[in-house]
Amino acid sequence: MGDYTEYEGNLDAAGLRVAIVASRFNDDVTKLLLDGALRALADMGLDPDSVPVVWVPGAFEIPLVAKWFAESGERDAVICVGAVIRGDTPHFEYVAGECAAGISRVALDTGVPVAFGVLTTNDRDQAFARAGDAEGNKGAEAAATAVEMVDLLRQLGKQD
Ligand code: INI
Repeated sequence: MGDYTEYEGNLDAAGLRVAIVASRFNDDVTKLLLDGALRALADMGLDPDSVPVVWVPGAFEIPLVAKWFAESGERDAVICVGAVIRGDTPHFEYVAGECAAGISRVALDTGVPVAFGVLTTNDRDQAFARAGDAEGNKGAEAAATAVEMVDLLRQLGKQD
């Protein structure tokens, strides 16, 4: 048994400065993801009224606004929600891929956790199955991930 130190973020969102970027494309799905994210933040102790929600046209536009928040210096984390559904477009791979790559880049370039609550599914049924209550909600998962990562980075910053 080694005497190593373990670090793992906690799910306490009280006082965190969080923003949500949501895309309007497939908004019957993304509104459910947004609800899930806000509910999860409330469950983790954050007043949802303190969370700005910015709507962009589609998932492709999410990274630009996420970057704006991450660079503002006024947000501890950004939560992104969107729904890219194959079949709606032959450009599925481009939209989904650029959205994922852009979100990842914002987090790596700024050091601010940016959570990927963007569904990439083959059809609408799969999307709704991941935007509900019973089988899970990707928006809620992204919110929890953002909160966990903020706490984890804070712990790492306080290492001896
Ligand atoms: N945007 C989405 O968020 N989901 C989709 O399924 C989608 N499809 O299928 O086309 C989509 N396209 C729009 C894209 O995100 C941009 O808004 C558009 O290309 C303008 O830049």
